[in-house]
Amino acid sequence: MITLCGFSLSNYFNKVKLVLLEKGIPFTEERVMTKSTDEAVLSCTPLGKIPFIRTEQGPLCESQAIVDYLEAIEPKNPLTPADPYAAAKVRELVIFIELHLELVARELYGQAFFGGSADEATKERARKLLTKHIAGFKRLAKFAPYVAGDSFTQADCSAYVNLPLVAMASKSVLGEDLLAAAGIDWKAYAKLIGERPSAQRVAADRKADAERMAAAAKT
Ligand SMILES: N[C@@H](CCC(=O)N[C@@H](CS)C(=O)NCC(=O)O)C(=O)O
Repeated sequence: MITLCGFSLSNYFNKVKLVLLEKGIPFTEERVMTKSTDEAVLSCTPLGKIPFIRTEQGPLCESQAIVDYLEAIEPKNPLTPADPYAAAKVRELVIFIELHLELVARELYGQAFFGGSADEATKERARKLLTKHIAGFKRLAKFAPYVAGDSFTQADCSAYVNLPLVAMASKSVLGEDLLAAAGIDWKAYAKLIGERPSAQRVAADRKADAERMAAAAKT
């Protein structure tokens, strides 16, 4: 049995959870927080990042490595096309979303979500890069109706958890939802994906986790 380690507020944790649910792979969850200095955790995820999984053969970190592993051990309910080129185009989108959009927007999360503040240089850099990268993403993304075309794929598991963060962080810190400003109707897309039972479970667990953490912060 796979154990998914991390917590439900994390976008990358939720990406993997969506894949597990969509593919119907049984799993349990283990709550592990970030920035651990515990040797037992670092031996599974050397940078202390989440998610990671425990398998019968050992641990595995990095969400895309995990997702590819899950695809390999459970071919049922495929989330990548059989055609090698089409499969590579799906991965291209995942990389684009995570490296060029989410990782840039992440510079703004401290101010957007955690009560911190970003300096002007950070904001300007994020605005410049996001504007350029979102224009690039628009050239690749299909939204027809799924992000890679007419089938639900791994790329949707990434887009569904990451695009709202990019939009909310840019709106909150830069004063403008840069995805919407570029003509990407991410809300309609999120609504479509949000109708799936997998996404509903992820959203419910994330909400419960947010409430639990807010209550813990008060005590
Ligand atoms: N490339 C990693 C990114 C994972 C990641 O950044 N996770 C965040 C939580 S959403 C984290 O662990 N942050 C803590 C840190 O970077 O120290 C993946 O795809 O798994």
